[in-house]
Order: sequence, then structure tokens, then C-alpha cells
Amino acid sequence: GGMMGGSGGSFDILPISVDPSRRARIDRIPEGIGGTMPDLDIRGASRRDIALQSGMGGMFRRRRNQHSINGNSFEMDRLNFSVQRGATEIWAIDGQNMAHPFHVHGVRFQVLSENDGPVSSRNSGWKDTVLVNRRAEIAIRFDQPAPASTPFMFHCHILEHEDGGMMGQFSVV
Ligand SMILES: [Cu+2]
Repeated sequence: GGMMGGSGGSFDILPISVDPSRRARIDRIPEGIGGTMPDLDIRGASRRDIALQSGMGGMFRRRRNQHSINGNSFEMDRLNFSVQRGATEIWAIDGQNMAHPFHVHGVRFQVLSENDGPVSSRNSGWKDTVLVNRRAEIAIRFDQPAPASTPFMFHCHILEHEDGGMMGQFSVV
């Protein structure tokens, strides 16, 4: 196929040929630009449940403490948990029947499942944000350090949700 453009007729500007036999996931980086990037090894990974919660009174109201994660609305002085540097964890994210673009700072991750099923091709690569459409499991390896004084954040990327408290902080030590 090709893309068409111009008002005075149509012409090919970019031929695109998709090879459906190729995998969408990048699972290896050529040696010339730095080498391998295998899938995360999730054997023995601990599991963490992340519930993204919207309170009563309207899901899109921008009000403090309207939204939360695991029952906690964001507090600047709260460290929600600490992760061991170098560890790999599986986060089971529950969007509670609403779609939330979930973002984690300081890491890249792989999506393991969506709604207990296989991962869509658009989510098969390395991610720092994933649209959790009800539920998703992600695997994260925590390579970047973050002391408790300057922790990383994890949050929904809907502005009304994160401003309303759907955000937390974790250290990597
Ligand atoms: Cu949200």
C-alpha cells in the first residue's frame, strides 16, 4: 500500500510493506549499537498489587484526596514502599473497571498480561507507561537508585487523577 497526498490527485509518497511474520517485540539489540536486551527474567520475582482507585463524587473532579492507590492518596511525605536495587518485581495493576495510563518513574518495564490475557502488539515493547484497561501485569527491574529523600513516583497520567492523589512514591536502595 501507500500513502496518498495532495489535492490535485493522488500519488504514492511512502510505500509501506508490513511483514506479519516479524515479531513486534524488540528482544535483541545489534552488537554494533550496544548488544543484547533480553526479556526480563521473572523467575522468583515478588508480586505487588497496585489498585488505582477513584473516589465518590465524580471521577474527573480535580480535588485533593479524591483519588488514591491502595487506599492512600498522595502525600509528599509518604514513602509508599521501598524496592531493593537490582530486584525484579511483578506489579499487578487493577484499574477498578476504568482505563488509567499508568506511569512509573526511573524504570522501563515489560507488560506480561492484559486483563488476564495476552499482551497486545502495541504493548509488547519496553514501556514506561501502559494504558491499564481494567487490569495489567508488568515486570520491572529496578536498576536506577532512588534514596528515600528523592524517591521515584508512580501514578496515573490522567491529570485530574494524579492531581487528585492517584500517585505514590518508592525508593530503590
Ligand atoms: Cu487514572
